[in-house]
Amino acid sequence: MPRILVLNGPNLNLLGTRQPEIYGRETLGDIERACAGLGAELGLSIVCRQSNHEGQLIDWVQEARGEAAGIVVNPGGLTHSSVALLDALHAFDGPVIEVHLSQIHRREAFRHRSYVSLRADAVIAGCGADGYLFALRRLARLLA
Ligand code: DHK
Repeated sequence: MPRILVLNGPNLNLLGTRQPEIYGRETLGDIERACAGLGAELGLSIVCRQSNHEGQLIDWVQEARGEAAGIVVNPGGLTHSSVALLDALHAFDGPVIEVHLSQIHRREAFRHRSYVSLRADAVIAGCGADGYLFALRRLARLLA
């Protein structure tokens, strides 16, 4: 089964309690369980990781080279600042889908720019936790 890395960045461990009016009431655990469930249906093996540390996220992206077929990434605030995460994703060959729970383009101007979008094959924003599931469906199609 193709392996998919579902990567979440800073503060996403607080989902469910962190500004729920923006990020929703589902916890990261809820999202990861839903991803695993849909992955099983789609014939994808799902590996979920979350870190508040940029270097750890970069290490996981590097490890995904040759290991994972695709990546779903919500880089949290690093979306708008991390050239290093962008560079790591550029070194990964498979499809990359960027997910944001919130509709970042309706928020503060600094959230409108995403470094990761320069690499992402698709970007999903404003669909809440469903965005991760849409991303997995898209990856399943791209990898078929
Ligand atoms: C999550 C964050 O933590 C923010 O820093 C981003 C993103 C948006 C989201 O909507 O999932 O700006």
